[in-house]
Amino acid sequence: MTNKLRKIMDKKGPIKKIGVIGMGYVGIPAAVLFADSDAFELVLGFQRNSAASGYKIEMLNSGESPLKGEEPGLEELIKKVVKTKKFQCTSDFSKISEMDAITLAIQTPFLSNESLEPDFSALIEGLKLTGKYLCEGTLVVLESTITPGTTNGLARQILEEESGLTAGEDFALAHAPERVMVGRLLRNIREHDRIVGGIDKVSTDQAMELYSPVLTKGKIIPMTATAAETTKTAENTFRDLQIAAINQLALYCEAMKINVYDVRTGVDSLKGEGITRAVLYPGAGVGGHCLTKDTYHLERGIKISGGKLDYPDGRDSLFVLARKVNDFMPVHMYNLTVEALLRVGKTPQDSKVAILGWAFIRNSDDARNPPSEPYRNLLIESGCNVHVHDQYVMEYPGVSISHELSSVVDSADAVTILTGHDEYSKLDARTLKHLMGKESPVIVDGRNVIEPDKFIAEGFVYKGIGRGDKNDHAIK
Ligand code: SAJ
Repeated sequence: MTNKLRKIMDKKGPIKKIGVIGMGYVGIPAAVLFADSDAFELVLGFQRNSAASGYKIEMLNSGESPLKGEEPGLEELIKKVVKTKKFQCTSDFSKISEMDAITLAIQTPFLSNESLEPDFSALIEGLKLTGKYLCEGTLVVLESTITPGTTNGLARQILEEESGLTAGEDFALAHAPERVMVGRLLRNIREHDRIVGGIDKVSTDQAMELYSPVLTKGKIIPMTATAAETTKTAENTFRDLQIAAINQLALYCEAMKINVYDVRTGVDSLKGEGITRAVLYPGAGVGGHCLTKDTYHLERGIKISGGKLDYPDGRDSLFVLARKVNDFMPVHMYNLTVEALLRVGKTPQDSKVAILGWAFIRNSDDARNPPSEPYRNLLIESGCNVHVHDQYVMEYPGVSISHELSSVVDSADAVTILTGHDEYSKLDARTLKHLMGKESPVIVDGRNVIEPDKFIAEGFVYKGIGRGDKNDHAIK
């Protein structure tokens, strides 16, 4: 860092115009919160006018949210900032040159988890467009979750090549990872602490100036860019690990014929004296755009750092093992389904199975990497007649999703719950049995949303993840 950048920023004055690239689950709430702040004059949401997502531009500019799940306060805030002309969505990327700060909230999936090959194509395109129109004194922030080392490496390189400017001299560059969860996007941005990591002090200061106005409860935590990237990938990796631990325990409890939720309550009861037991919930699998890949960003970070790692060659890290445990849970759901059908003398091949829930998380339309997909594939491969219900998910490539519960469960041999939507916890055993029209219908609960005894009493064959206390019950 030279004083040159400090001088440029002081001369330029405070950040007033912000460009947010990527109108998705991260970019939209971030953009409207910036726009709703009195600290800023104008926010432009940049969205490619592509066949797949160009529709968002018109929707947003007419004050409507393209996100279909339950998102408290989002639709109202979009309407407000569009009406006050503080927010516009555009596909004219040349307007980047008019902005004081640019944030990139673009998906960063993996091509292969084995080779740790990320698919940065969309991110690279976003960086190239930013670099093409980048002006001196602009702050660029990556909000996407990225491999540690990317901000100071690939991103810096592309921005400098495209703009002819130098990061840390002519423009500021930082990483400020998103920490949002669908269903509470606005609250998470306002209330979670914000990790901010610049490639140098001036960049960190600029990024702190950008995010401070939108925080209500959260505080800014400054660090280096690589530490910020590692913080983000590690916090999701730790969560995945915690879920893997309870999933492994659930498998053990089934084998020992006990109820994992009794054990969970017990383990969770040891509190106080600084003891925290973050015991999460077992289930049919871990989906979404974050936990399914961030472990691999962390693993790749070690690889590209070139640092000497003192750990046995070729042995899976604890983190990768956790990924494999969680990726096994849809397979376990399949095994439970086959076992339950067998109890009524059926096989997948001569059965209709109704899958309830396609979204990766409850009460949301977000269907990125849904655990229901590998589960459905296994059923299909075994010749099963599979139908899918989800009230939130509009469509999914290659899968017909119905919003009509009664038609999906009609004459089904088995109903299997893959997502914990509130609607499924209200399932009535007698009504469902009637719709299925079976003497001994099967129900497999992958999210612990139903009361086993109520269904067993109605003659169902029940299976539940972690419910070793019920899974071999006598059939009524
Ligand atoms: N899941 C379980 N058991 C649990 C919790 C979750 O099986 O106890 C499953 C869910 O059903 C889902 C998956 O894991 O399929 C992921 O669920 P999630 O609640 O972690 O939701 P994400 O992936 O949207 O949110 C995570 C959060 N990360 C952390 O809490 C460390 C969120 O704060 C991040 O912002 C988000 O990843 C992200 O975008 O990185």
